[in-house]
Amino acid sequence: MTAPGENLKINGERLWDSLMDMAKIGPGVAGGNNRQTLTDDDAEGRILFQQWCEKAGMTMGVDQMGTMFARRDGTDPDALPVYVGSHLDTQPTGGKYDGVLGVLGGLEIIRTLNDLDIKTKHPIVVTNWTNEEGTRFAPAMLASGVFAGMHDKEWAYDRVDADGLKFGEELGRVGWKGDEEVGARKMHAFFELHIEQGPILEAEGKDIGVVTHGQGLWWLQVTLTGKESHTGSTPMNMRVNAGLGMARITELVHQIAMDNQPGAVGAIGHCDVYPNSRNVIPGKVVFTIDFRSPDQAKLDGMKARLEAEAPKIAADLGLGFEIEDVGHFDPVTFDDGCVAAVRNAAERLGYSHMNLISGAGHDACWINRVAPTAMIMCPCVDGLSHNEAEEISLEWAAAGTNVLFHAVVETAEI
Ligand code: HGY
Ligand code: MN
Ligand code: MN
Ligand code: MN
Repeated sequence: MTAPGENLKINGERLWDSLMDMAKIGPGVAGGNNRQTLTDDDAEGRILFQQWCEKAGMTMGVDQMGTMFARRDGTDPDALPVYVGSHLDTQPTGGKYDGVLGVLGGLEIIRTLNDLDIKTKHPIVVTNWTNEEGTRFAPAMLASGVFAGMHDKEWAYDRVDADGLKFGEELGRVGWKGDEEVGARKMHAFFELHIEQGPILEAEGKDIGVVTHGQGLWWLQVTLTGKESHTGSTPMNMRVNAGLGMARITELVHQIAMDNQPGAVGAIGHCDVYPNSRNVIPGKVVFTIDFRSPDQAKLDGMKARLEAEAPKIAADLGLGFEIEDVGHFDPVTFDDGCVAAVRNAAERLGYSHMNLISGAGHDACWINRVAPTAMIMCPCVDGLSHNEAEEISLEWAAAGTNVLFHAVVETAEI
């Protein structure tokens, strides 16, 4: 395989303009984005992406989970395509770059190959995975999980949002329920460019993260049932306070993560309090625990300890206790060959780089189960993400996309 010359570079300004144009769709209230999956804003962003892909001479396929596959043919019609991509859906208070950089960075590769009139042997497919965030419909990485055979499509269709709307129905409503069988596509390799969403690269002064592994994850949903009663007239010894139970289990989650340092994290992000009235003791709370670790034994041990100790907290307070698994994937080791292509690209281009374990989950974590996969990361300011103040520089975006470009072109062969 001939490696592309180090002067083969993408157009950073054009990439940045596209990032800013996409960011205009589903704006947040503080400079970021709220373009949640299968909303009208998500549909608008999909249409813009489709228009750009068609203008770049690509053909669009859509599968039954709404995932978009924009294909640029190669010289060998029998060669399996090299896939790149990420996700265009955002958190409700998301940034402009989480996921979007990986999709539009993929598009920029195609635009650059067109500019240079370069044909690769393997086709290249730029992908927008549906519902990576898992914030409207749990779990995260839903479509890539179905593609990798980890979730049943009908089960995914039955996921409901906070308003009781079903994923499958919303997919139809926004007009993105494709007819392609999910997972039928075979990949030569998959590369995902993503912002780090953590502080390491910026702190270490590195341009590129060569992602060798990804943390595993458990999402557990807990329901505590107490008794609604007056916050003023109910004596303290007569209260059955679900809110107090959640507070104590929140502390337990934090302590379990702290007891598994280094390399473990834990928090509660989502919680619903009922009736959520200022002068009513919560009669019921529903909340989601997020445990992660790159170490399989630690990850499973944290879950086991929570499942052993949380019911005791509930019992001490006279609360009903229910727990259910909402999302899970084991720690990930990415493909050596693809990781080497990323590292070679960073070295050839002269970018500072370091090995990295991804703290966040990504579609690549699932796709790694069905195709050789690797990720490239670029820094983000203060490591901040899942926050509207998420920020990167054009230089970081261009460096990450150049590494993606070289890794893909080397793998797709020119
Ligand atoms: O939760 C995650 O790690 C990803 O942002 N969906
Ligand atoms: Mn993401
Ligand atoms: Mn995210
Ligand atoms: Mn497991």
